[in-house]
Amino acid sequence: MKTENLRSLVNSGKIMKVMGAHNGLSAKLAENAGFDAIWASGFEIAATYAVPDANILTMTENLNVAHLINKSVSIPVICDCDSGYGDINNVAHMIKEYESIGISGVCIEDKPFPKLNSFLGEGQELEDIEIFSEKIRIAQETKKNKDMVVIARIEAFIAGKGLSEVLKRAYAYEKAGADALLIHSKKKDVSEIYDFCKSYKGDLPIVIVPTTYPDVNLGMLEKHGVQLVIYANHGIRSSVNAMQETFKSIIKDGNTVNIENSITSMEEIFRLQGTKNLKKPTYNM
Ligand code: SPV
Ligand code: MG
Repeated sequence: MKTENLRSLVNSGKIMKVMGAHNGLSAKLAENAGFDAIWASGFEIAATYAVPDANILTMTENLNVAHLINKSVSIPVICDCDSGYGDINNVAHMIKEYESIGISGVCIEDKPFPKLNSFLGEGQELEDIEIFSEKIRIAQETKKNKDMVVIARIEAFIAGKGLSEVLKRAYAYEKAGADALLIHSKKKDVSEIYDFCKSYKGDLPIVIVPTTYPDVNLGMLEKHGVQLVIYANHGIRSSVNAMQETFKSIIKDGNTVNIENSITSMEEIFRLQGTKNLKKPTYNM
């Protein structure tokens, strides 16, 4: 059902807001806030393991977190699957595994394995167009549920290439069967994205990740034909900030008096955990 929902949202023509998550609780908070779907972020998941976003974690480690996330929410989950964890055989295996735990969408990017987070360093290496197109074809061939969404992520702007390279890849991945195109940019403004939107004459929904251009206006994005906006990392960035402040204050004061009013109450955490659903054991009555 979630997968059918994602498919119809992606094709609805109405802009979708998607929030990054790294565990069950962060996904639930995003659902409660009103997001349409969850992005199981490779960056966030790697950060929770305190390791770089560079394919240090295995597919299975990411899959286990995705499973946790998917069980915690009733909105669809789109998984960031980096560059597919290897070659076409890894992609086929990955699709089977993610589909088996009920994931509604996957995203693979056109960089070789192992990948590096898009905001690290200049001149990142791109995967060959034919090799990546084959990954998209295999992903589509492997899935059993036709509604599962396979997003092809284009890293050409990230690698310092121009619009023509991005367009070439967009048409190639569309021909290979992609369901949507994630156009990634690390520019400080939305210009690369709008350039792409104006020039792209294909039919696929456009997905963006506005990390470095935070002032984008949803109405304008919608007018330019953007379909999905992924806020990929704001959950973990806000929680790290909050934890650092709290921990500093406790070390400084030697007690927790000054932070009691700014931290979440135990009652709220109990609520989020669904504690009220605990069954009362009859043997204690
Ligand atoms: C992620 O959230 O892991 C992403 C988006 O892939 S980015 O960090 O912008 O590459
Ligand atoms: Mg990622």
